[in-house]
Amino acid sequence: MKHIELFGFAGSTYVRTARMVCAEKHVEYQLKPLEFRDESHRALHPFLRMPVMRVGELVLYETLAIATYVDEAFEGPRPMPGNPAGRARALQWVSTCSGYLYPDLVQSLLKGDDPSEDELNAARRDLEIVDLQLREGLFLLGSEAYLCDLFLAPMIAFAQAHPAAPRLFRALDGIMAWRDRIASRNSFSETQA
Ligand SMILES: N[C@@H](CCC(=O)N[C@@H](CS)C(=O)NCC(=O)O)C(=O)O
Repeated sequence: MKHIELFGFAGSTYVRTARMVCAEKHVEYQLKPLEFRDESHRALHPFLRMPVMRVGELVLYETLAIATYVDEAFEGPRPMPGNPAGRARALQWVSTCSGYLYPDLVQSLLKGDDPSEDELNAARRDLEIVDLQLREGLFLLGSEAYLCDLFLAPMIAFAQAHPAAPRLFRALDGIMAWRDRIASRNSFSETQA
Protein backbone atom coordinates (compact mmCIF):
# COMPACT_ATOMS: atom_id res chain seq x y z
CA MET A 1 0.00 0.00 0.00
CA LYS A 2 1.54 3.30 -1.10
CA HIS A 3 1.64 6.02 1.54
CA ILE A 4 1.05 9.57 0.28
CA GLU A 5 2.56 12.60 1.97
CA LEU A 6 1.34 16.00 0.77
CA PHE A 7 3.43 19.00 1.74
CA GLY A 8 1.83 22.42 1.91
CA PHE A 9 -0.53 24.73 3.76
CA ALA A 10 -4.19 23.83 4.15
CA GLY A 11 -5.15 27.36 3.02
CA SER A 12 -3.47 26.98 -0.39
CA THR A 13 -5.90 26.52 -3.27
CA TYR A 14 -3.63 24.07 -5.11
CA VAL A 15 -2.97 22.05 -1.97
CA ARG A 16 -6.72 21.86 -1.52
CA THR A 17 -7.16 20.59 -5.07
CA ALA A 18 -4.61 17.82 -4.45
CA ARG A 19 -6.41 16.91 -1.22
CA MET A 20 -9.79 16.95 -2.98
CA VAL A 21 -8.48 14.53 -5.60
CA CYS A 22 -7.31 12.14 -2.85
CA ALA A 23 -10.68 12.48 -1.11
CA GLU A 24 -12.65 11.85 -4.32
CA LYS A 25 -10.53 8.73 -4.92
CA HIS A 26 -10.90 7.65 -1.26
CA VAL A 27 -7.11 7.58 -1.02
CA GLU A 28 -5.53 8.30 2.35
CA TYR A 29 -2.80 10.90 2.65
CA GLN A 30 -0.97 12.83 5.29
CA LEU A 31 -0.86 16.63 5.06
CA LYS A 32 2.63 17.67 6.14
CA PRO A 33 3.90 21.12 7.07
CA LEU A 34 6.38 22.94 4.89
CA GLU A 35 9.12 25.33 6.05
CA PHE A 36 8.08 27.91 3.46
CA ARG A 37 11.03 29.13 1.33
CA ASP A 38 13.50 27.26 3.52
CA GLU A 39 16.18 25.10 1.90
CA SER A 40 14.13 22.06 2.93
CA HIS A 41 11.28 23.51 0.81
CA ARG A 42 13.62 24.10 -2.15
CA ALA A 43 14.80 20.49 -1.90
CA LEU A 44 11.21 19.37 -2.47
CA HIS A 45 10.15 22.06 -4.96
CA PRO A 46 12.83 24.06 -6.80
CA PHE A 47 10.29 26.82 -7.59
CA LEU A 48 9.29 27.07 -3.90
CA ARG A 49 5.57 26.48 -4.47
CA MET A 50 3.09 23.98 -3.05
CA PRO A 51 1.84 21.27 -3.04
CA VAL A 52 4.55 18.65 -3.19
CA MET A 53 3.68 14.98 -3.01
CA ARG A 54 6.00 12.24 -1.78
CA VAL A 55 5.24 8.54 -2.19
CA GLY A 56 8.23 6.42 -1.26
CA GLU A 57 11.08 7.52 -3.52
CA LEU A 58 8.81 9.51 -5.83
CA VAL A 59 8.69 13.26 -5.20
CA LEU A 60 6.35 15.26 -7.45
CA TYR A 61 5.34 18.88 -7.75
CA GLU A 62 2.71 20.51 -10.00
CA THR A 63 -0.85 19.78 -8.98
CA LEU A 64 -1.89 18.32 -12.32
CA ALA A 65 1.01 15.85 -12.17
CA ILE A 66 0.11 14.93 -8.60
CA ALA A 67 -3.58 14.51 -9.46
CA THR A 68 -2.75 12.36 -12.49
CA TYR A 69 -0.47 10.15 -10.43
CA VAL A 70 -3.04 9.69 -7.67
CA ASP A 71 -5.72 8.92 -10.24
CA GLU A 72 -3.67 6.37 -12.15
CA ALA A 73 -1.75 4.71 -9.31
CA PHE A 74 -4.76 4.07 -7.08
CA GLU A 75 -8.09 2.34 -7.41
CA GLY A 76 -11.21 4.44 -7.01
CA PRO A 77 -13.51 6.76 -8.95
CA ARG A 78 -11.83 8.39 -11.97
CA PRO A 79 -11.86 12.20 -11.95
CA MET A 80 -11.38 12.32 -15.74
CA PRO A 81 -13.88 11.63 -18.55
CA GLY A 82 -13.57 8.30 -20.33
CA ASN A 83 -13.17 9.66 -23.87
CA PRO A 84 -10.41 11.71 -25.55
CA ALA A 85 -12.54 14.80 -26.25
CA GLY A 86 -13.83 14.83 -22.67
CA ARG A 87 -10.32 14.46 -21.24
CA ALA A 88 -9.06 17.25 -23.49
CA ARG A 89 -11.89 19.53 -22.36
CA ALA A 90 -11.15 18.72 -18.71
CA LEU A 91 -7.48 19.64 -19.30
CA GLN A 92 -8.54 22.79 -21.13
CA TRP A 93 -10.40 23.91 -18.00
CA VAL A 94 -7.56 22.84 -15.68
CA SER A 95 -5.24 24.98 -17.79
CA THR A 96 -7.77 27.83 -17.78
CA CYS A 97 -7.86 27.70 -13.98
CA SER A 98 -4.07 27.75 -13.69
CA GLY A 99 -3.35 30.16 -16.53
CA TYR A 100 -6.09 32.77 -16.04
CA LEU A 101 -8.20 32.26 -12.93
CA TYR A 102 -5.36 31.74 -10.47
CA PRO A 103 -3.56 34.99 -11.39
CA ASP A 104 -6.75 37.04 -11.83
CA LEU A 105 -8.76 35.64 -8.96
CA VAL A 106 -6.33 34.39 -6.33
CA GLN A 107 -3.00 36.16 -6.77
CA SER A 108 -4.47 39.62 -7.30
CA LEU A 109 -6.91 39.30 -4.36
CA LEU A 110 -4.19 37.80 -2.13
CA LYS A 111 -2.41 41.13 -2.21
CA GLY A 112 -4.96 42.62 0.15
CA ASP A 113 -8.48 43.84 0.76
CA ASP A 114 -8.26 46.67 -1.74
CA PRO A 115 -7.65 45.43 -5.30
CA SER A 116 -7.50 48.00 -8.11
CA GLU A 117 -10.40 48.60 -10.52
CA ASP A 118 -8.40 46.87 -13.28
CA GLU A 119 -7.83 43.82 -11.09
CA LEU A 120 -11.49 43.64 -10.11
CA ASN A 121 -12.58 44.00 -13.75
CA ALA A 122 -10.20 41.22 -14.85
CA ALA A 123 -11.49 38.91 -12.12
CA ARG A 124 -15.09 39.70 -12.99
CA ARG A 125 -14.51 39.05 -16.73
CA ASP A 126 -13.02 35.63 -15.94
CA LEU A 127 -15.91 34.79 -13.63
CA GLU A 128 -18.46 35.72 -16.30
CA ILE A 129 -16.82 33.23 -18.69
CA VAL A 130 -16.93 30.49 -16.04
CA ASP A 131 -20.52 31.40 -15.23
CA LEU A 132 -21.61 31.00 -18.86
CA GLN A 133 -20.09 27.52 -18.91
CA LEU A 134 -21.72 26.55 -15.62
CA ARG A 135 -25.17 27.63 -16.84
CA GLU A 136 -24.88 24.81 -19.42
CA GLY A 137 -24.71 21.95 -16.94
CA LEU A 138 -24.40 20.87 -13.34
CA PHE A 139 -20.60 20.96 -13.50
CA LEU A 140 -17.99 22.37 -15.91
CA LEU A 141 -18.33 19.47 -18.35
CA GLY A 142 -21.98 18.62 -17.80
CA SER A 143 -23.57 16.24 -15.37
CA GLU A 144 -20.47 15.00 -13.52
CA ALA A 145 -17.71 16.67 -11.53
CA TYR A 146 -14.24 16.12 -12.94
CA LEU A 147 -10.71 17.20 -12.16
CA CYS A 148 -11.34 20.66 -13.63
CA ASP A 149 -14.09 21.25 -11.04
CA LEU A 150 -11.60 20.27 -8.34
CA PHE A 151 -9.17 22.92 -9.61
CA LEU A 152 -11.90 25.52 -9.85
CA ALA A 153 -13.59 24.94 -6.47
CA PRO A 154 -10.77 26.12 -4.16
CA MET A 155 -10.18 29.21 -6.33
CA ILE A 156 -13.86 30.18 -6.24
CA ALA A 157 -14.02 29.50 -2.49
CA PHE A 158 -10.98 31.71 -1.99
CA ALA A 159 -12.48 34.58 -3.97
CA GLN A 160 -15.82 34.22 -2.20
CA ALA A 161 -14.13 34.86 1.13
CA HIS A 162 -12.69 38.18 -0.10
CA PRO A 163 -14.41 41.47 0.84
CA ALA A 164 -14.91 42.18 -2.89
CA ALA A 165 -16.98 38.99 -3.32
CA PRO A 166 -20.43 40.68 -3.44
CA ARG A 167 -19.31 42.77 -6.43
CA LEU A 168 -17.35 39.95 -8.11
CA PHE A 169 -20.11 37.35 -7.90
CA ARG A 170 -23.16 39.58 -8.39
CA ALA A 171 -25.82 37.79 -10.51
CA LEU A 172 -23.51 34.90 -11.42
CA ASP A 173 -26.20 32.30 -10.78
CA GLY A 174 -24.41 29.52 -12.67
CA ILE A 175 -21.39 29.76 -10.39
CA MET A 176 -23.50 30.06 -7.25
CA ALA A 177 -25.56 26.93 -8.02
CA TRP A 178 -22.41 24.97 -8.96
CA ARG A 179 -20.71 26.17 -5.81
CA ASP A 180 -23.54 24.69 -3.70
CA ARG A 181 -23.23 21.38 -5.56
CA ILE A 182 -19.47 21.23 -5.05
CA ALA A 183 -19.78 22.32 -1.42
CA SER A 184 -22.05 19.34 -0.71
CA ARG A 185 -19.26 16.89 -1.63
CA ASN A 186 -17.17 15.36 1.15
CA SER A 187 -14.00 16.26 -0.72
CA PHE A 188 -14.90 19.94 -0.33
CA SER A 189 -16.12 19.95 3.26
CA GLU A 190 -13.25 17.73 4.50
CA THR A 191 -10.65 20.07 3.05
CA GLN A 192 -11.94 23.36 4.43
CA ALA A 193 -8.98 25.23 5.95
N1 LIG B 1 1.66 25.39 -11.02
C1 LIG B 1 1.70 25.08 -9.61
C2 LIG B 1 1.23 26.29 -8.83
C3 LIG B 1 1.36 26.09 -7.35
C4 LIG B 1 1.20 27.40 -6.59
O1 LIG B 1 1.35 28.50 -7.15
N2 LIG B 1 0.88 27.26 -5.32
C5 LIG B 1 0.78 28.44 -4.49
C6 LIG B 1 -0.16 28.20 -3.31
S1 LIG B 1 -1.85 28.06 -3.84
C7 LIG B 1 2.13 28.76 -3.90
O2 LIG B 1 2.93 27.88 -3.69
N3 LIG B 1 2.37 30.04 -3.63
C8 LIG B 1 3.58 30.47 -3.00
C9 LIG B 1 4.26 31.57 -3.75
O3 LIG B 1 3.75 32.03 -4.77
O4 LIG B 1 5.35 31.98 -3.30
C10 LIG B 1 0.86 23.83 -9.32
O5 LIG B 1 0.00 23.49 -10.14
O6 LIG B 1 1.07 23.16 -8.30
